[in-house]
Amino acid sequence: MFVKLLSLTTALASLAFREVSAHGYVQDVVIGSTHYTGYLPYTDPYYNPPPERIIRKIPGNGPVTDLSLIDVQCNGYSDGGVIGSAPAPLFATVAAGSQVNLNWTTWPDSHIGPMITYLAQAPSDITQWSPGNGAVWFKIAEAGKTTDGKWAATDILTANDSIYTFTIPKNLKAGQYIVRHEIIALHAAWTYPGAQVYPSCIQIQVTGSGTAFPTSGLVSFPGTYTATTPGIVYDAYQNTSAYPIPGPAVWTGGN
Ligand SMILES: *[C@@H]1O[C@H](CO)[C@@H](O)[C@H](O)[C@H]1NC(C)=O
Ligand SMILES: *[C@@H]1O[C@H](CO)[C@@H](O)[C@H](O)[C@H]1NC(C)=O
Ligand SMILES: *[C@@H]1O[C@H](CO)[C@@H](O)[C@H](O)[C@H]1NC(C)=O
Ligand SMILES: [Cu+2]
Repeated sequence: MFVKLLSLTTALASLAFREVSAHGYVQDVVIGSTHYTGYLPYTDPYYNPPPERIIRKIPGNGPVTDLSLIDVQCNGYSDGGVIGSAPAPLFATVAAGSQVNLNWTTWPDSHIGPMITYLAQAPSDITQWSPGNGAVWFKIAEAGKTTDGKWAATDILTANDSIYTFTIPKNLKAGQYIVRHEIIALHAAWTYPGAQVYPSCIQIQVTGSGTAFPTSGLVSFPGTYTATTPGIVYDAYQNTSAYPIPGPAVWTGGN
């Protein structure tokens, strides 16, 4: 009896904890004057038919901490029969060289860390393609901690009304791409597992006459981040030295 009561209390406490510690996801993508609502994990699944989105399905607003799972690619599911990174039915069209604005849900102050953006070109119809473990990703933007101690998330993101902006490289060759954008929250990252990855996969079609594409150095998710990757274990509240942003160097060949 006592044991049962205790486990009920624990369950209630963990439920309450989940509510107060709501984390986040990209809720809206703005390109020029066009808004694309993101995949909304707390309402979309309850519509029949579900709304069609350009962002791949996520299970909720929580993070991925086991960086060996396919979940780290797009915050997809690796259990329940759905393999991570299931394609979404739509994509946005965007000209090379233009800006893409990502509207995050209100980000918790405590969840400080970098914001990083990758691309992967779909070899065929993006609404059918999942990258699996393939080395297909290259980094196009990153922001960590400034020399005066401001973090991309939460300081800069919050100061900018929760809008993060990146630019499609202006000479990037046309085609369909998954944008893999993430915040890595470091508030518990003094050990591994600890860093919390919040990835979002956005489907786009890039237009233009560019011909640039990286000729080497493509990486995989999972695979790129491990317990020993610089910046995955980092004591964000104690360590006053520079923060090494995880992953490969930013590809600048398309700019
Ligand atoms: C971001 O999305 C929220 C929810 O739809 C909206 O209230 C807010 O105005 C948007 N922010 C901007 C700058 O568009
Ligand atoms: C802040 O948001 C605006 C669009 O609302 C954008 O043009 C600008 O680049 C953003 N700044 C950062 C640091 O993301
Ligand atoms: C601070 O972080 C850097 C980069 O990860 C690391 O090399 C250094 O050892 C850390 N310093 C301390 C005191 O933990
Ligand atoms: Cu959180």
